[in-house]
Amino acid sequence: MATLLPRDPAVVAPGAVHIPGWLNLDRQRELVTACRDWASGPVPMRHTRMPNGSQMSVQTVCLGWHWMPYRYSRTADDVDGGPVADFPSWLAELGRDAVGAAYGARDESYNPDAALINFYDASAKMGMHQDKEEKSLAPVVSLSIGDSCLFRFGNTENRNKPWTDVRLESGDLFVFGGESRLAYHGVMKTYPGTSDPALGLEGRLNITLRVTGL
Ligand code: MD3
Ligand code: FE
Repeated sequence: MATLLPRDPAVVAPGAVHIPGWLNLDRQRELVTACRDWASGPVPMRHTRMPNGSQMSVQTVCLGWHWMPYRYSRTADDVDGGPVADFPSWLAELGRDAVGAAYGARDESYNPDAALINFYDASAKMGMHQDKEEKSLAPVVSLSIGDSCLFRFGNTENRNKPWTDVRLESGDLFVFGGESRLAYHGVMKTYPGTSDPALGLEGRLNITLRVTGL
């Protein structure tokens, strides 16, 4: 008999769907390899510098479009001015699979054109924020690999309560569309040492796929 354990697929809020273990171990390993390649350039993975001079604890590299506070560019204007790596068609295909899995209907018109690859070491976290640099309200696809984390999914009004805390583990898919697209969210902490040794990854990777509308 199926039991309603927290690791079953869950609609956390309207349009916000969490599918634990969506990526098998082989798929996760392929993505780790791809992330290592993307992190090496042309634009190197780095800590994003915020307008107040502080640096994010997370390290990021982008595909398709480069995100910086608070706009997208085809060149990494806040790093070395270099051109952003192409967004591969296989990754857009994976995004369509993800949206189909979350909403139960494949949308062939879903065509993400930007990816942010975030790396969390043992102490990295991400404060509550909205993703609103995209001109499109199409869903954001999030893939988690490596160490587990405590993800906080908030409301669309402000960064305070109410929120829902969800543990994200390696292989988990989360899709944020509809009413959830502009919700505040953040990563409170990771759980160092929880990554499967077979992945060969110390730390946590998160890949988000977005439609910039640019
Ligand atoms: C909800 N990344 O890159 S992924 C980000 O795990 C970001 O690295 C986190 O927030 C991470 O902007 C969280 C989950 C996520 C991503 C985008 C969203 C949740 C979202 C956009 C809208 C609503
Ligand atoms: Fe975000």
